[in-house]
Amino acid sequence: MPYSLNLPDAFNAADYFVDRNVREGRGEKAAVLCEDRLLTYAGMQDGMNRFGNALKSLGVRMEERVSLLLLDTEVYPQAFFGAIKIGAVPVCLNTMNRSQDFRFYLNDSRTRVLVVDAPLLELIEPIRNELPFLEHVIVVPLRQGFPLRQGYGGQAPSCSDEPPVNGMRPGDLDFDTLLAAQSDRLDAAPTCRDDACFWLYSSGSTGSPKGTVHLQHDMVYAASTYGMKILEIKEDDVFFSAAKLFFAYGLGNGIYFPFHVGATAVYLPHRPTPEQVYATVRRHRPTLYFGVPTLYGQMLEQDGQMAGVRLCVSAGEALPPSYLHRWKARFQLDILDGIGSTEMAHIFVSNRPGEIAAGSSGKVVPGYEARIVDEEMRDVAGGEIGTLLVKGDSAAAFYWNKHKKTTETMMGSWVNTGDKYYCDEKGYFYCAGRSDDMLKVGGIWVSPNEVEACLIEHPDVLECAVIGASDEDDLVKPMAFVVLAASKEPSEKVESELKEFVKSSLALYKYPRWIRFMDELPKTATGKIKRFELRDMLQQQKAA
Ligand code: 3UK
Repeated sequence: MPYSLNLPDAFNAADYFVDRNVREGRGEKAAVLCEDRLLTYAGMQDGMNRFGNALKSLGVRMEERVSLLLLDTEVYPQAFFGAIKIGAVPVCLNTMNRSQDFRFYLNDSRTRVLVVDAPLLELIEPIRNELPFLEHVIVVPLRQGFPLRQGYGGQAPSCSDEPPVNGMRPGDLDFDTLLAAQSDRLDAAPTCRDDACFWLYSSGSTGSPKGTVHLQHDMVYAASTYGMKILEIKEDDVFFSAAKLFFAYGLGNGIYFPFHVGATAVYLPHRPTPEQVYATVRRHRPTLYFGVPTLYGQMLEQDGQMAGVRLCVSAGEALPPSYLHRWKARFQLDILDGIGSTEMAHIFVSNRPGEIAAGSSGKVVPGYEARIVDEEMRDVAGGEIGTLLVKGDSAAAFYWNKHKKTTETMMGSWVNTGDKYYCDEKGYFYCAGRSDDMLKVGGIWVSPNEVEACLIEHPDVLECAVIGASDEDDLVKPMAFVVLAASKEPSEKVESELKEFVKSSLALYKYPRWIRFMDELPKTATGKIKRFELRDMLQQQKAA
């Protein structure tokens, strides 16, 4: 179903998502609830304008990148839209990455200004001398007790009783002091609807992460289609996303869906454990809840209530049908599974309220088109598995400085998802794996190459291969096949040592949950490890 937005050529997303809400009389309405703090739309506009002015005072110009390494707090949308309002381009960084990843992101994007939450500054410290483009670091002090309603005017809060910030260097700027010194008035830069607006990094199985460049109109498109037509978002909704704002999924759930309709967003700055999530639901009474399958599974194992929630959403990886049924039985609530991607900004194939097919990603969202094709790009017959292509105006324009990857993925107006899917006669799409070796673990990408590269660093490991294996709930987790060095014998001790080794150097969710010791690994004539043979072996053992 083609769909087109009626946006004027001259368009600035910060004006649309923030200033418009104030113009329409929602200045005193809560835009964000975070712990015991409340940020009104007027307060958000105040902070956004001051932050935009601060960036300008530091010399940031239109089209230059500003990176955000931030927890989910009320600072996030102020920094995000402050950058967009002056025509600069925020890059939303995943806080779970390692220092060496940040070196790549900051240099690849040529970030001139980095905004970082004080507790995350230590991630940057080891690479501070390897960032030739970075000119300023703005440190956001802990938010507890910050007088939000008043905005940043007047006195900067006293910092005397705050703990010293680890890794802060002379010349680093304090966010609150910087904003207090700025004007709260700012005209939006003369961007147009097709200007670059924000970036997200997306990882692949090989090569470096891809800076995915989204345009000013993309957020409006996703909100007008999936947001309005599937979720039927309204001004009186309260949005709570356990998926963080730096993911494409969280960014829509927590920023541009609620602000599209002048609603309220609830932020949780901490790790989304079931306890934290239930406590946040109890405290702030969201009407819409967004999670990933792994977290739904964990929440089902814990006591807690979802009172006030009207609808739940799952994305990132396929939702096991058992979760859907157990959730419905316990809370009388539906979970809408839908597939989205960083490249498409948000969800483009989804289940709908009252029309849920368990185990399916649902039907095409109005405003998008989907095709399933074979290797020659011909449409497959109904029910056959092929590669899922999708079309819709929230698609990213290109990958930064990656022309080949861009042409492979963005094929004219069609975007290749890299996913294998089939479609039944009723139009429901079913996920049937990936066309590369990438794994989705807890809704987040894991490259088997990265886990292998880590394992091989261990002195006891001679060779290794990592694939995805299903756990007891049918969710994919990394599994490692390891050939030990000659002097080493397989044992439970070596197994747990290797697991700990990966845990200590990569993000936690990436460690292999199972390790199989092998005498040798299957290889091609050219010496490449055949992961597919390991997958087949596992399948056969499971079937037996
Ligand atoms: C997989 C799914 C089965 C699929 C995302 C909602 O996950 C998001 O973006 P990413 O770029 O990953 C995209 C890939 O993840 N996937 C996502 N959802 C599902 N597989 N069922 C699902 N429901 O491989 C896809 O290509 O991290 C999710 C909204 C915005 C997003 N960016």
